[in-house]
Amino acid sequence: MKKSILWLVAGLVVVMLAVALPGLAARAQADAPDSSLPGGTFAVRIYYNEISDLDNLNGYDVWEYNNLKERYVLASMTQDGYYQLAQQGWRMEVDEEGTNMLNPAYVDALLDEYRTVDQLYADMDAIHAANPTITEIVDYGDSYCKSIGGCVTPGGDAQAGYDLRAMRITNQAITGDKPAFFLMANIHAREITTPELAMRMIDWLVNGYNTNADATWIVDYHEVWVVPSVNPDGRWIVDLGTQPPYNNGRWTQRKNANRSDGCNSWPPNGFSQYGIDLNRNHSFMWNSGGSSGQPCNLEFRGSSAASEMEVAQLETLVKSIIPDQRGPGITDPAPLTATGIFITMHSYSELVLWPWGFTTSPAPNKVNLQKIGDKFATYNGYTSCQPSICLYDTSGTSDDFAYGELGVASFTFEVGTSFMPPYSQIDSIQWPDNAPALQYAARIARMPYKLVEGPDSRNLSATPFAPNQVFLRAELNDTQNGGQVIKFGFYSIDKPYWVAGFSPHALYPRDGSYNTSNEVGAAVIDTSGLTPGRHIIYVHAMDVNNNLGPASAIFLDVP
Ligand code: 0X9
Ligand code: ZN
Repeated sequence: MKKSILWLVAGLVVVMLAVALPGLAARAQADAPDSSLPGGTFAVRIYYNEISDLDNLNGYDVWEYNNLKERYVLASMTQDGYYQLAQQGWRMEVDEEGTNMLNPAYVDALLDEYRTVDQLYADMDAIHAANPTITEIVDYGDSYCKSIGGCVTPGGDAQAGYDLRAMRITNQAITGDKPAFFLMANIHAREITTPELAMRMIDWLVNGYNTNADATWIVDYHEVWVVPSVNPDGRWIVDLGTQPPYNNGRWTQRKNANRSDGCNSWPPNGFSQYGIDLNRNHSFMWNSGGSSGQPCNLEFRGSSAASEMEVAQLETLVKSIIPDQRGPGITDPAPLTATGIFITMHSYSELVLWPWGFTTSPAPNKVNLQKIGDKFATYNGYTSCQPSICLYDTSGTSDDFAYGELGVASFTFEVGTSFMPPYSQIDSIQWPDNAPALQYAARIARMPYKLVEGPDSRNLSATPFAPNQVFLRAELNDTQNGGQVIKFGFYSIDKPYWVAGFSPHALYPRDGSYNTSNEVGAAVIDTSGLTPGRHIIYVHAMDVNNNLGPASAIFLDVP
C-alpha cells in the first residue's frame, strides 16, 4: 500500500523500456492519439471485479496500492498500454494525484512546503526558549552520520548528521513520577507529514497551557515526550528531492543513511535503496519474520538487533521513561494498571495498529490494546487492527518493542492517504483527524488499559448564573467505552484524584437517575470559598462495572 508511489519511479523505467520496444512503438503510431488522455506517462486507476483478475495485469507497472473498497489498483500507463487494456475490457480512469507524482517539479514543489530537519530543530529551539518552564529539549544521542563524522551519498551530496532530539513537555514546578505519553514520528524518512503532526501536538500542549484546561492539567501532571524525527539522516536524503542530475526519487528514501552494509544503490527508489529500515531493527523479536536480510531491500533489518544508533538510543530513552511492567514470557500480560502510552506515527493508509506485528497470535493484552485502538479509531475514523492480520508480518518494529519490552500500551498510526499531500492538508485534514486521538492518548496515559473502559466526560460547561453560583454540566458517555450504564459522575476543584487533598463532589443526573450509558450530570458550585483567579474543575464518570473514565477539565474563573 504505502510503498505505492515509489513504484512510480520503477514504473517510469519500465514504461520507457516498453515504449522503446519496436512492436509497441508501431502500434502506438497506428492508434490515433486520444485527446482526453494525457500524453507521455500518466497514472490510471484500473478497476477489477475479483482480486484474481489482477493476475492478468502481469507486465504492467501496477503499483502496490490497492483500493479494496472501490476495487481498483493504480498503475503507470502510456496511451498505448491504455488502449491494449481497454480492448481487453478493463475499466480505467486517469488518476490525477498519481499522474502529478510522476512529475519531478510537482514533487519538489510539494516537498518545499514541509519543514526540513534543521527547520524542525530551529522551531523546537524557539518553542523551548519561549516556554522554558514546561519544555525541555533532550539530546538523546547522535544520528549515524553524525557519529561517523559525516556521510556522503554515492552521488556526492554531503551531510554532517544530526543530534537525536526529543522534547519533554511537563510543568517542571510540579515534581514526582508522572505518567508518560511517548510520541515519535518519521522513523521512515519519506513519511513527511508525521513530524508536522508531532510538532502540532507540541504546539497544542504549549499554546494550550493556561488557555485550554485539558492541555493544562496534562502538562501539569503528565509528561509528554515527542520525537519529531527519529530518522533525521534519512529525512535529509528525502529533502534532496528530485533535482538534477538524478531527476527522480531521492524523496523515496525510507531507511537511514548507513551504507556500511554493502548496498550502494543510488538514487533510492521504491525497490532498492541503501540504509537500514529502522522499523525492522528494534531489539524485541528482531529478525523473526517480515523483514529482509538484503541490504538494498526496503525492509532491510540491519546486521544485528538494534544495530543502528537511531534505534539503540531511542530504546534507551524509552526505557528510561517508561517502567518495565511485563514479565519475560512472551505470553505474560502487563497488569491492567500499567502506566504510559506509546504511539509511533507513520504514513499512510488510515490505520491504527496494535501489537503484535511479528505474529498473528494475540498479544497478552490484546483485548485492551484493541479497546484503545478502537477508541482512537472513533476519533480519527481509521481502521483499527492487528497488522500481522490486516496488513503483513513485521518484526523489529517500534510498537512491538515498546509493548514487548515494557508492556506499555503501544500503537502505530498510519496517517493520511499519501506520502506527500499538499501541505495545507496537515491543517485541513490530518491534524483535525488525529488531534482528538492524540489528546485522548495524553489523557489516559496514567492507566490506559483501564481508563479506556471508563466513560468519557464530554462537552463541559461552567456557567455563572447568580453571585457566587456556577452551574456545571457535563455529558457522561460510555457508549464508546463498553456501553455500560453510568453509575455516577463527580467533580473536584484544582486537585485531581491522584493529588493529596482531592475532594470529590457529586454530579447529579439531569433526568433524575443514572440508568443509561449516556447521561448528563450537573451541579451548582458555590464559589464563595474560592480565591479569585483561575481554577480548574476536573470531571470524571464511572460506569456500573466500576470502570472510571479519564479526567476532562474546564476552567473556572472566579472574579
Ligand atoms: O511496514 C511498516 O513498517 C509500516 N508501514 S509503512 O508503510 N509506514 O512502512 C507498517 C508496520 C506494521 N507493523 C507494525 N506496526 N508492527
Ligand atoms: Zn512507515
